[in-house]
Amino acid sequence: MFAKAVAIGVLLFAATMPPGAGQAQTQMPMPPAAAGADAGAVTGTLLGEVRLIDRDSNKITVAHQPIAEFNMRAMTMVLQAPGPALIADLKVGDRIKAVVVRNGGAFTIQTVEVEK
Ligand SMILES: [Cu+2]
Repeated sequence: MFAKAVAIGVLLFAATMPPGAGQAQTQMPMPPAAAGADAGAVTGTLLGEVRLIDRDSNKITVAHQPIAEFNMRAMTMVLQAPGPALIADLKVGDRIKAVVVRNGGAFTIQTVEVEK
């Protein structure tokens, strides 16, 4: 009687396991840092020329030279400034040197100086 109850219990357990559940469980543990905002953030130095300034959203478009830290070729791309102050003195055509942080697909300016 007891053995039969256990056998049924095992069968029920097996039947309620979704396919691949065991697999998903082994993939579950992730380093807590991976979910953090700064996970995988990389800092790089950018040299380029300002092409566009969007003061409403604090974004600048820069034609930049290759950035080794990002393994990025020369291109024109948009960078986000944390606020209006950092880009207040920039003008279209300025040649700049900026420290940029890449976090996922977002690029944020940390410091920027106009090359004289
Ligand atoms: Cu780029």
